[in-house]
Amino acid sequence: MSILSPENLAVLEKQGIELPSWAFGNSGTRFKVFGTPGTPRDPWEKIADAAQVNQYTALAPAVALHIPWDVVDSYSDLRTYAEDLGVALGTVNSNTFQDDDYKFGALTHEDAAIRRKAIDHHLACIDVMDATGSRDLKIWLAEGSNYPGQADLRGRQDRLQDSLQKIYDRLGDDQRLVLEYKFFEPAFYHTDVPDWGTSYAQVSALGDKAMVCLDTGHHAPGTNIEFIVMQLLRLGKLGSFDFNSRFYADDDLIVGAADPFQLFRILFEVVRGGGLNNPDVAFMLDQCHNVEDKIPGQIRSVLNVQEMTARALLVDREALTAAQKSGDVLAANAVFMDAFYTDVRPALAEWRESRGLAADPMAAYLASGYPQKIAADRVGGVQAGWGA
Ligand code: LRH
Ligand code: MN
Ligand code: MN
Repeated sequence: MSILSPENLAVLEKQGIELPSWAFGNSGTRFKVFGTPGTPRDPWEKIADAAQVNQYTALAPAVALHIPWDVVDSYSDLRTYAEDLGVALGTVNSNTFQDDDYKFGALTHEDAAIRRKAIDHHLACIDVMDATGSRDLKIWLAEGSNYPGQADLRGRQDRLQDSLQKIYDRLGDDQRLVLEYKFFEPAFYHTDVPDWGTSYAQVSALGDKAMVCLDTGHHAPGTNIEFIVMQLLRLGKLGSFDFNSRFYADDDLIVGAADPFQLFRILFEVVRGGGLNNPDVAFMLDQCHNVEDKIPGQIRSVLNVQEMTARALLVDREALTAAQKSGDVLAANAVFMDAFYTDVRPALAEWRESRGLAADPMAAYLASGYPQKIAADRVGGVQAGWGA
């Protein structure tokens, strides 16, 4: 008998993780961007590669776009193309961090004309969402200052609220805005949306269609991220995750690679808080594959999320509650750790086969001939956008 119950398998079957289009482009650090053979040359090829991840894992039914990295002539054609490959177009990410006008801010800028330009960019992103059928507009702002005294911190919050309100007002009934926070970088002294509390305060003032986006790599070292997950779920304001992992800063490494136990703890709070397979909580990856191949990197990532979700589902919640209530510290911890230490990989492989998927999606992809085909067909793949 499988260690995964039919109920747990039914939950796992519904799991979907959105892939970022930029994970398929070449990326790197400010020191060097290394190319990978077969890197996509345009958004169409990024989507084709994302569809491969879904084909072998059945875990990645949507691809997030980034504007202007993924600009095409017809978004409805792109949508049809994606749907024919079995994936949907997901979250649309705005970009106000690669334009000279935004040197001192975009949605927070002192100059109303620059704020207007940044707002208009977001309205154009919502036009894209209308054509792609996307629900979520994800806003991450590279705004802040480097030196004490450089900026009026409070004035910038007020202008941010005003700008966000203008964007929010343009959302359709079924569309949402998710505001991503990050504690530093590119600004080093202050950041305008540095933490979940600021994001929460800003989106709460907008209304029900505005939620917080939690990027797992955007916290100070040592932050208890699962506590934030719990709190946002409790408040009904966790709109989406950007999953990745980090050793030092915003490393954007493969989710679950740096600290699998942290991923387990986060997913336990997701399960406990009703966030799993909850349409209000979008699961997304936000990663870059600087030295590893991109499609296998994404396959590894979605499998890591699936494996840790399966382990989180194994926590004996009744036994845990009993131990918690009786103040049995070690018993409670043991229940938790028993689930974490359970190797679910054989059970997941068996279950995959029972659904007509390859037991080992990575091996199946590598044996498919696709990597050789794209390496031969595509010459001069594009950068993810960061180095562009
Ligand atoms: C910058 C960032 C952020 C966004 C992504 C597009 O930190 O990684 O997390 O989601 O760029
Ligand atoms: Mn992110
Ligand atoms: Mn980031």
